[in-house]
Order: sequence, then structure tokens, then C-alpha cells
Amino acid sequence: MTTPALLPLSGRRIPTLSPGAASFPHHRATLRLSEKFILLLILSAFITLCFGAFFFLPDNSKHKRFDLGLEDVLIPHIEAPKGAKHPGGQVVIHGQGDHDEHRHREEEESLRDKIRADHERALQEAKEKLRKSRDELRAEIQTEKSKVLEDLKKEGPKPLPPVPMPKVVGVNDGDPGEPDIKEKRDKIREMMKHAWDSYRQYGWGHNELKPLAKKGHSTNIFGNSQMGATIVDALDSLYMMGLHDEFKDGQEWIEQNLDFSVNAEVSVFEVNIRFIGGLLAAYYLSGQEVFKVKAVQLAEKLLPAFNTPTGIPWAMVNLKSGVGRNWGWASAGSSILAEFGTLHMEFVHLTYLTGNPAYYQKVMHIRKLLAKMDRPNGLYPNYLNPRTGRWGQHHTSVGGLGDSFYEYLLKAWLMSDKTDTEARKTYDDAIEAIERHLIRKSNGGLTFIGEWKNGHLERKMGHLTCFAGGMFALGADGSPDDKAGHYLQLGAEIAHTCHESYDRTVLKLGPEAFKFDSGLEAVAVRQNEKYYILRPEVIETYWYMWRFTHDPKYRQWGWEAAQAIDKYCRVSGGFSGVKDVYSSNPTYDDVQQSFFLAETLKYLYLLFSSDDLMPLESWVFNTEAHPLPVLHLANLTLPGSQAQR
Ligand code: DMJ
Repeated sequence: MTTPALLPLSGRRIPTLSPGAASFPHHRATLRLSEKFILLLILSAFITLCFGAFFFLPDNSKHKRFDLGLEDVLIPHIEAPKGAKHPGGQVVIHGQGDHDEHRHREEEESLRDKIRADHERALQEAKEKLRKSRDELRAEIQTEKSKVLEDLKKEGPKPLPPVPMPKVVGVNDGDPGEPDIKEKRDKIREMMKHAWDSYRQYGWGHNELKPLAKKGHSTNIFGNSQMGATIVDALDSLYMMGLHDEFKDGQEWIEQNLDFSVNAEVSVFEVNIRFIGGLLAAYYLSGQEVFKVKAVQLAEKLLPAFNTPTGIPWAMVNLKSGVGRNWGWASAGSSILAEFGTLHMEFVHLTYLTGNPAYYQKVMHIRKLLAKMDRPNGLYPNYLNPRTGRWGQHHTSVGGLGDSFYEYLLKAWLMSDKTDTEARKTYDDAIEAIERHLIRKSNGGLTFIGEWKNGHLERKMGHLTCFAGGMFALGADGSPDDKAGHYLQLGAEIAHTCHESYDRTVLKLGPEAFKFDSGLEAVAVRQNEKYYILRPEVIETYWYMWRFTHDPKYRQWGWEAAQAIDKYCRVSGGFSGVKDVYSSNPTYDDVQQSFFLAETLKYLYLLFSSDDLMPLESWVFNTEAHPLPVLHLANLTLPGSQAQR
């Protein structure tokens, strides 16, 4: 065997390797010969390096794959043939002790043999190549190129490993029993159908719909893509509501058209919560593989966003080039807390479904990094610079820019079947600081959550902040120092305040933001805060409060909101936001938001369903209302066994 180190370096042997050189003018032939020689040298050095690396690099298989706590739940259930490569790149190790050692040595030995053989073959091929003429080489390269392309076309996406399906319970029906409630539920279903049919007719394949102009619509969060955001966002609502033909239609569009190889700069957060969340939920509800495959394809496209000096992802990423950047408006080039802090649920499920630890590692890295940082007054500022790892402006809110970060801490704990106690503790500490600095009672007795700006409390609350009522109720059970009653009460108070913000308007729909200042209570002051864009947060809180208390007022409040939406937002081409909830003659914004189908109508439908539809012991809703199952080994059934539907 000729090893690369023993190859003669003398130029005299080169002519024997390149007979074709004779047909070229002398100076070109000389040039070609030296090029070949250099090529051969590089090749030899490379092979030597590979050999060296194989024998001298530390044996990674002896290290723990990742030391973050949930790996037992997420990884080992994936069965792979002995010594097979794990999709995440690690060799899966079975068994323990001596037996393992022995098998490990055998595996290593056979791997060495394979490398030796590969090396010899590569050397032989290199020699043969050097004997060929330029034209021959060109033709060969062309054939190889076409073959690779052909194979790629034939192959399609790589199959994912089989994983045990978590028990999926209560994904349809939910008949409430009482005829008047059933009637209300039917009305919500009819509204969903109107929203969907209109989009189907006028905006199909576009991200959203312009219900007055009756054409497609999109915003900068989706870049210039046309990825059918409404279809993906609506799927699980359609499924729960028993709109199966519509669901099938959506599925077909996804199978045939949803493609992520587009030159579009999208929001990592929005794509995660709407697309990955929506696809994963559709997968768990229906069991259709296509949704899982698409979710994973998309997730791979998001990963380059994490290539920053700190591992805190960019806000936006170009799906084609993988280049990331932050919003121009964000303080000091920062990433946003509610954006990089709202990936955990989906990424844990991605690791669970693919066996690739990268997703889990990325989000756990964010958590660890945040845990090490100083927090002014125990609060998390909304801005963090991904280059320097320093906070930007000290602005804390439970509404826009901060909201779902807190939500995902709580839901990480719930989704882990309450085993991720680190997440729970982080949530408890954060909420404790929020209560201390941000939550106040107005003169009129309304509890509100303000915003903290550089040491000053702004007595203003956003529609987005209203989700927190539901969050406090959801987190009540398991709160420290026996404060469950306190948090349920806090949830009820926030629900009441947010209801007031609806009730004090002309349209009985809530404004985008409302004040508690200078005698004003729960009303918007500035013109640009008076709009309602079909947002879900208030109804979301009604639903959680209903589930935990069964106080009929929550159904009553939800019904008031549903009627107002139907009366003031419904147009012949779908549903539109309105620009001023204090005007009896409002103008439309002409956008049917995808979250209207994903969240607002879903929470309303759940509010008028029985509790056995999507029970909260088994499902955790992501921030776009896409349900993901609780993950725990004890909760898993093996692949092939009949999942309960
Ligand atoms: C949704 O996309 C999500 O609920 C997100 O967390 C916040 N904003 C919208 C709805 O208002």
C-alpha cells in the first residue's frame, strides 16, 4: 500500500502520470504538470489529516451528548440499528459496561478499516483522474453533476426516524350539551367557515387576505414570500371544528406548494410560532407525516439565524442565503426578548421528532445565557444585543416585545409534564418581579399591568398584555408558597380589566392600548391606539378563566366579543380589522390576519365546547394557539400502536 507520506515528491515521475500533456504547447504542458503535482500534494495532505484526526481526536462517544436535563425524554426513545448514525450526528450507544466497551472497540476497528479502504480508493481515483485529458475530465464532471441532480430529484427529503407518538386525546367533538351553548359554538364555526372560504376564494396561497379589496395580502414578517400563512395557521382550528374538507384542501396545498427554498427574509419568531407551530399541531392532530416533514424542512432553514457571537438568534433570516439581521427599529441593534424567548416549545418538539439535539441545544443555550445575566430590579429588559450579549434599553413589558417569553417559561414546564423545574423557577422569579414593579390597581379599582421604562412605570396596558390573565390562571397550580389562589385571582382581575377595555368602547371591541392615568381608566387616548385588528388575547384569557373556574360570565363576555366581531368586522369578503373602536362608523384596515383563524376563532370555539376538547392536562397551546402534546416517557405509546383520537 502506498501511503500519502511515502509518495515520491520528485518531478521526474510526473510525466508518466500525464501522457495527454504531449498534445499541448510546451509551456502549457509544464503548467499543467505542476498544477497536477500541487493537486496531488494537497490531496495527500488532506488524507493524512483525516487519518490523524481519526486516531488522535478525543473519543466523543464517551462524552455525554448534551448535559441539559431533558435529553432522556427527547432522545433515547428513537430506535436505531446498532451503531447506526443518529440523525443528530452521534452514534447511538446501546447497553452498558464491558459489553459496550467491547462492541465499541469493534465498531472503532471496522470504522478504521473502512477509512483505510476509502483512502486507497480515493488515491487510486486521483491517479486515474490525473491521466485523463482536460476534455475527458470536463465531460466526466458534467455527467457527475447531472447524476447528482437526478438523484436529488429522485430522493426527495430524507425520511425521519420513527418516534413513539404521544397520546393524542380529545382532538375533536367537545359537544357542550346545552343547546344554547351549542348554538353559539355553531355560530363560531360558521364564522370560521366564512373567514376560510373567503381566503380560499380571494387569497389562496397568499399569506393573508384583504377582505375588502378581495385579494391576497402579506406583511414584512413573511418577507416577500407567498407561503400560505393563513392555510398553515388555520389547519388545527379546522380540524378541531370538524371542517375536514377544508382541512384536506389545506393539506393538499401544503403538499403541492409549500416550499421554503425562497429568497425571502422572514421573522424567525413569526415563522416559528405560526408555521412550525401550525405544522406540528396539524401533524399531532391528524397524524399526517407531510406536516412533520415540512416543519422540519422549515426549521432547518431557521437554524442559521443562531449563528451570532452569543447564540442569541437574529430577528430575521433569509431562507435562501441564511443571512440574518435584526430589526432596524430595535434598541442598539438588539434582538427582542419575546422573539428569541419564544422558540422553546416548538424546538423541543423538533428534537423529539427528529432526534436531532441541535434544536433543544439552541433554546437551552438561550436560557442558560439569560440565567447568567444581571437583571435590573429582577426584570428582564426587552432588548438584548446578540453581538455583545448586553441588554439594550431597559424597557420591560408583559405586552409586545416581552409577552410570550414569560408564557414559554411556564409552558416549557407544563409541556415537560412538570419535570422542567428550572423553567418553572425562572417563570416564578420573573412573575414575582413583574408583580412587584409592573402590576398596580387604578383609582377605580382595576388591576393593570404597566410597562417599565428606565426605572419609571408607564400606566398603560396593551391588548397583547391581556393574554397574561390566562397565563396567571394556567400557572396558578404549582406556584410557590401556596399562592395558587392568589394567581387565579390575579388572572380574574386582569380578565375583568380587559373586559372593561372592551365594554368602554362604542363597538364593544378592545383598543390596541389603554391608559390608567389622569382620571382615565381602561380607555385609549391616542388615535393610533384605538384600532382592533382581530386580536385574540382577551378571548384567550376568557377561555382559560372559563376552564379553571366555570364562571358563566366568561362565556358571556366571549359571546359579546364574538357578536361584536360579527357585526363590525364581518364583510362579504371575510373579516377585517377596524381603525377606531370608539367610532360608531368605523373604517376598515382591510386585513384578515392569519391569527384570527389560528387563535381568535379557536379560543371562541373552545370557550363554547366541553372541557374534553383539548384537555389541558394533555395539551399545551403555543403562543399562536397551536396545541402541542405534553411530552413524557410515561405518556408515550410505541409507534404502530393505535393513537387515541
Ligand atoms: C399572535 O401572532 C401571537 O399571539 C403572538 O404571541 C402575539 N401577537 C399575535 C396576536 O395578537
